[in-house]
Amino acid sequence: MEDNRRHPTCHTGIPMAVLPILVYPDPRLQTVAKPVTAVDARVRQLVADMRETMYESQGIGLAATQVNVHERVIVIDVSEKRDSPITLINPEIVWASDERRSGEEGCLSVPGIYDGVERSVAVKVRALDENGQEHTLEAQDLLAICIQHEMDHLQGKVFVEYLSLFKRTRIKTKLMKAQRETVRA
Ligand code: GNR
Ligand code: NI
Repeated sequence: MEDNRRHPTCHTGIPMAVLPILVYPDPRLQTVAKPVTAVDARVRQLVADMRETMYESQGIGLAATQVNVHERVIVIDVSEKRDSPITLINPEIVWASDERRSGEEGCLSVPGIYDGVERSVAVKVRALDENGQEHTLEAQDLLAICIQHEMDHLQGKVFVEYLSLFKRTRIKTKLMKAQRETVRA
């Protein structure tokens, strides 16, 4: 039996792990995620691991796509104290405001790149939590932006796809060069 006692555990006592994050332009980031069919122990373990990965990476959200799991699972925490995790399983946007605004975005799969993206300022999202309970969440501002950003990941879409071809090409070149240097080092 492997000794997991050095690993942090969530409130259920499940050991967690930091998962590797796919980096753009990895083609696996374009995979469309499938719905979760049962919120069972395997899914709860995935949620715990994604949460630890998000906190470790200092992100405000993480989609399962980014850790190469192609199922509709998202974790988010937009709080200052990083003590308010949200889990969205099989999320569906049931309403999005007509009012849209451009805000600066970044992505753990596009390290070091920040640019403006236009999104709805408010959304309502229906999703299951990690106990399989359905909730409808009303979100605005940063949380609304984050939900839309993560739901794009589940559709195989990364925020740089909203940018011009010129910017996207430059970002691809920069990240591929950085990747080559990491492999050589
Ligand atoms: O950590 C993140 N910050 C962020 C900032 C503005 C808009 C969206 C985000 S999400 C990002 C984490 C991430 O890549 N999630 O997929
Ligand atoms: Ni992202």
